[in-house]
Amino acid sequence: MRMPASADAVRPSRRHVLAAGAAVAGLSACGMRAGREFLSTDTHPEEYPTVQAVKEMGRLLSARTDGRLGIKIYAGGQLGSEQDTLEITVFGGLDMNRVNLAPLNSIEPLTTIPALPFLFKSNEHMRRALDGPIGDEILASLEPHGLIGLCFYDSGDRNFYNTRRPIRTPEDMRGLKIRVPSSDLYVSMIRALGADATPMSIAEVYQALVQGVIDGAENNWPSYESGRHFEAAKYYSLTQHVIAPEVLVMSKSRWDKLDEADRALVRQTAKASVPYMRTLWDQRVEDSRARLIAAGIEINEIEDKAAFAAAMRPVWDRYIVSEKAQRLVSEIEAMGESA
Ligand code: GTR
Repeated sequence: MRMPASADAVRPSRRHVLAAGAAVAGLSACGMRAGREFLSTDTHPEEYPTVQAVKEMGRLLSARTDGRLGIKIYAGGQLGSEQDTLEITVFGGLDMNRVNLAPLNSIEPLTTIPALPFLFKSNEHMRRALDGPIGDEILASLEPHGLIGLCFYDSGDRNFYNTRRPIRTPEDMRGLKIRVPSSDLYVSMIRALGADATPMSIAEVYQALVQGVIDGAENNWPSYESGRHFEAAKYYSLTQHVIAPEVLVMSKSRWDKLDEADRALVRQTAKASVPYMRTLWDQRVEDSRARLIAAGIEINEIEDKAAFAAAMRPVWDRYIVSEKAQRLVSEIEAMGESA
């Protein structure tokens, strides 16, 4: 399968991976990786719905095995960026990892599909598509890369925010320096709008906004709020250009050491944490929105979203490069938004 061009732009540095690997090795050496407790990581802080959902999975695992299995989570990005910790997960230094699909894009091309701009019409559409066989096929595509895809979590819709002006038309994006996650797909999307894309880890965004290294970024309401990006970039424009999910993965090397019964339990408890996560997520989106409005950010709706969709559409052809990808996209489009 052909990989999208210029993947080098988003490769993690060896130094970062080594540093994060050393941190994980340190945890093991301190004896913090007790018994059959899976070690997991998340870039978001403790109270964020993704972290709480993996905790719920841990509680379920522990309850169903009389405490034999469980999950210990290192939240808040303390073990490094998603891209770096994913590499560590692949080689078995971490057992589990909750990431966005974006850092998986350079590992497995099928993971770009749910992030294609304006593919999903709504959150509901995304849930329906990925809860079934289409989602399972994308999760399974990770296995040859050393990762077992366990489940998808919600991530809502991504919108642009910046320090300069409200974005109302694609032309308003021209010349802006926009941070993107480590994914060539996101780089292509931003370039398609005539803006400059700067891949960087989410942990660096606040500082980069304050220092003027970037003009803006794009993300959902909770991430825009949680990272305090709104303090530096007050224009939040509701383009809703991507509705891609989060994903929970397990290291295949850890998975291979589990017996069949424990594997089934891991899969079941991961899936069982999804409705729990969605309840927390829907509430969190509302809470974040209310807090951001109270903080005085300037929000604008987009009158002509079709103009953004048209400008970003050429990106589809670049990333739908296999027959399998083509089939999955057609199935998603044919599916409709609700049952
Ligand atoms: C958030 C996502 C994170 C991270 C972040 C980013 O929406 O929950 O996992 O990928 O976006 O843009 O880096």
